[in-house]
Amino acid sequence: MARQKLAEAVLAEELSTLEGWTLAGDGLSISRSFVFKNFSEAFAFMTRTALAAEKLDHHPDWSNVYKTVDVKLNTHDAGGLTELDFKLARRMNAYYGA
Ligand code: H2B
Repeated sequence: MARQKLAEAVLAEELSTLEGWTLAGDGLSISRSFVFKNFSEAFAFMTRTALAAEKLDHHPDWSNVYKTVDVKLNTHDAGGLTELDFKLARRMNAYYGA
């Protein structure tokens, strides 16, 4: 269920309450750039996220350059966006503090 592709109406509803994330042009993923004060804070955020991702068994596509973490979320198994992507995105926003 959680790994089932979201219907368009549900997707729109999820996006409307999700701060900071952008839907890709093809509608298959969401992305956000997180900028921190320094590398240490960026890496602490990645560590917290990694633990949450393991628990959810849902993992981000991401990269880190110094104090910036670029994240793309989608559900590979479903070929698009599912509840799990929004769950992880909201968790990341909470860790970021916005
Ligand atoms: N993460 C993401 N982002 N998408 C998936 O489809 C996915 C995952 N599948 N993490 C999980 C792992 C799957 O491969 C394991 C076997 O449950």
